[in-house]
Amino acid sequence: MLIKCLILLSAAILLTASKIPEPGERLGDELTIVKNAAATSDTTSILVQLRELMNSVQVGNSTGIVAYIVPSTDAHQSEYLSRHDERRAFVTGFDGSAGTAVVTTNAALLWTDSRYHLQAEQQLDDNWELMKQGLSGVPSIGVWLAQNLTAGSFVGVDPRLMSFREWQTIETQLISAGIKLVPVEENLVDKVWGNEQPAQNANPIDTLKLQVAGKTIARKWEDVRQQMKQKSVDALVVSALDEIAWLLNLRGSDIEFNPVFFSYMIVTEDKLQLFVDLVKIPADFDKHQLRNNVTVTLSSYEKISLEIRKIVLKKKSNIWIAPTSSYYLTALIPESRRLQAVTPVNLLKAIKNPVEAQGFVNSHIRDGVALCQYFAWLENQLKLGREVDEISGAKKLEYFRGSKENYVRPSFETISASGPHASLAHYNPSNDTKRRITDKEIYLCDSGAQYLDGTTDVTRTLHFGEPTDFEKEAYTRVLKGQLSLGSAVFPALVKGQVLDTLARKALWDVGLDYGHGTGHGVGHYLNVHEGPMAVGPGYVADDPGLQANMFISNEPGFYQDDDFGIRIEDIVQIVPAQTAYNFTNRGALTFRTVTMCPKQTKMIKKELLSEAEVKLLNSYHQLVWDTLAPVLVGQKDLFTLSWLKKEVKAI
Ligand SMILES: *[C@@H]1O[C@H](CO)[C@@H](O)[C@H](O)[C@H]1NC(C)=O
Ligand SMILES: *[C@@H]1O[C@H](CO)[C@@H](O)[C@H](O)[C@H]1NC(C)=O
Ligand SMILES: *[C@@H]1O[C@H](CO)[C@@H](O)[C@H](O)[C@H]1NC(C)=O
Ligand SMILES: *[C@@H]1O[C@H](CO)[C@@H](O)[C@H](O)[C@H]1NC(C)=O
Ligand SMILES: *[C@@H]1O[C@H](CO)[C@@H](O)[C@H](O)[C@H]1NC(C)=O
Ligand SMILES: [Mn+2]
Repeated sequence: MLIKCLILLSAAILLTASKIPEPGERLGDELTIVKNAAATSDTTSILVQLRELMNSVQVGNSTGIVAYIVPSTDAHQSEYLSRHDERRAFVTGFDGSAGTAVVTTNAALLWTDSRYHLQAEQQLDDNWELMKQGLSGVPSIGVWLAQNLTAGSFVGVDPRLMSFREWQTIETQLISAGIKLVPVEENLVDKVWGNEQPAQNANPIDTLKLQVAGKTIARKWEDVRQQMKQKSVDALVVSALDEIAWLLNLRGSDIEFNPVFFSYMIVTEDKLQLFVDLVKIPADFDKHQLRNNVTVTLSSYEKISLEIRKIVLKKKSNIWIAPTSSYYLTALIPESRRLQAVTPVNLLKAIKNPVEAQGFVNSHIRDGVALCQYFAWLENQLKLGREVDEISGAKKLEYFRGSKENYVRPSFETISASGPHASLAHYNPSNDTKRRITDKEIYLCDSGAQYLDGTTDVTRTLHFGEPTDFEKEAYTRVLKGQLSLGSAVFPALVKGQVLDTLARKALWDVGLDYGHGTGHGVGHYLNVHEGPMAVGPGYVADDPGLQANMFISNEPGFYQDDDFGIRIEDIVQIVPAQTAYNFTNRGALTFRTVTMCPKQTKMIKKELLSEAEVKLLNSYHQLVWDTLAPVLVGQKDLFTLSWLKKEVKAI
């Protein structure tokens, strides 16, 4: 499975108006419909069966839906999926991480963004039309359905697999054409998939120590209750898996790379109710509850809808649910009783407590040591003429990380990309595509790890030989943008969108740009992409404004098709800034970089940097040296130490 890795995006983005451009996304030519005879799968029989089932769906008094939407998400609107939930990949044969399929009585279409156009062209068989989302002239799903279906017909979707917000967008587009979007409760793809569908994961849950979590469940619950009181709601429904894991100081492994477990929660004044497959509950759960001064009421996973119905009947006041929760859960609550807003759990989780913040800093030091060990090793291998490819390189990096304290697993699939592969913002090497890493072309490495005390996500771009003048110019302009954003001072609570241009200006000056966002939140030993804030050119509906102790990425880039790509990514902590004035008491904020790894100075055209930028870079490198050198000395790794000394040399 290909994993996206740059920017916070849910599958929702595909369908909503408030869309963040994704990595590699471009505005471009006309709609292209691609057919492919040499596809990797044959979906004919799947489509025949699916259409039969569509014909037999009961909608009120009539029978049959004329179109069925297959989103690529799960019942929790997760970005990364378990194999059980990869329904769109099963139906289409296209296994990229983003895309939505629509099957009508006589057509089958796949919408995906420019990161995946090439891959989709290769994987889709003749039954499918590729809708190159993002290109001008390509209609959105709702618009296409409204144009191509007849009035009075029904479009179906599994209501668990579509957020309320996406549902509303499509529903509105269809209503104008006299078409109705209807929930089809039984998943038609699952019926076709049958026994071949992988079982849902039910891996054991782990408890998180308080020395790592920094706050008891009881105290987190108290914070949530306060916000519930302010908004006069009786109950809060939580369906996002990372929110549940954070609130309960628990972690799981039901989804690769994301330490979460399938579950729902309902929070009220006097009850914390967790809906989960009870076999996952760890043996030390009673102790965990004692340490956290709390009792969690356990119910089975499926009971969530029954319990929401009960609360609706029993209580009079409002129920809080995020607009990103499923249409299915949302529709259980009468419209007049809903508070639809980002949950208080999501907001509290984004602002790291002092223990979480320290964990971020500590884990980034260990991660930085591993990165330096990898790049030093790699440079030496190439010097010795040894063969290293994109996959064996990524494995070596994982080996170095694996030797570090608190290491758990990678936080996403490593983007280890040499030469033209680096121009594909989300390239993951495979046995078929892997390229040798050489001193003749640029090497881009975007990787990260889960540690018990933090999550990392870092990109460095290096050239082990002689970069071209244009490669150096592009690198320098990307670096200028990163330094500009990283040193920005801004009033508290400005939305991330406001800062995005700072990271692009040096590229824009000469007519260059990049097609993805600039920053996403990062979870604390949780998902590598988390909201609700983001830095990007698009409007982010749920952005609460930037606040101290949020941790986000700072990752501008530049991509030259079929040639090379550049991205430099750090994780930054939002901290108070020292300013002469204080934005009339709104408060001044800035960033502190926690990623510890040199940026290759060989790639820099110094004449393009201002004096202030040279100073910023040199002092960052001094900090990296001061932080990592003692660790390397302690580990007697003098080989990496001498590499580091060379890389941090002031320019
Ligand atoms: C369904 O059919 C019944 C009986 O024929 C009729 O009373 C009812 O209004 C119909 N409902 C809808 C939604 O068409
Ligand atoms: C959908 O409608 C558009 C615009 O009318 C048309 O060009 C296209 O051929 C239609 N596609 C299908 C599959 O009917
Ligand atoms: C545990 O919770 C109770 C009631 O909420 C509170 O009074 C008590 O101080 C808490 N104890 C600890 C150790 O946090
Ligand atoms: C790729 O090749 C390696 C070494 O030959 C092998 O161990 C691995 O299983 C292969 N991976 C896949 C996905 O085929
Ligand atoms: C600036 O404003 C913030 C927010 O009101 C406040 O917390 C902080 O103490 C102020 N700082 C100074 C130096 O006045
Ligand atoms: Mn990132």
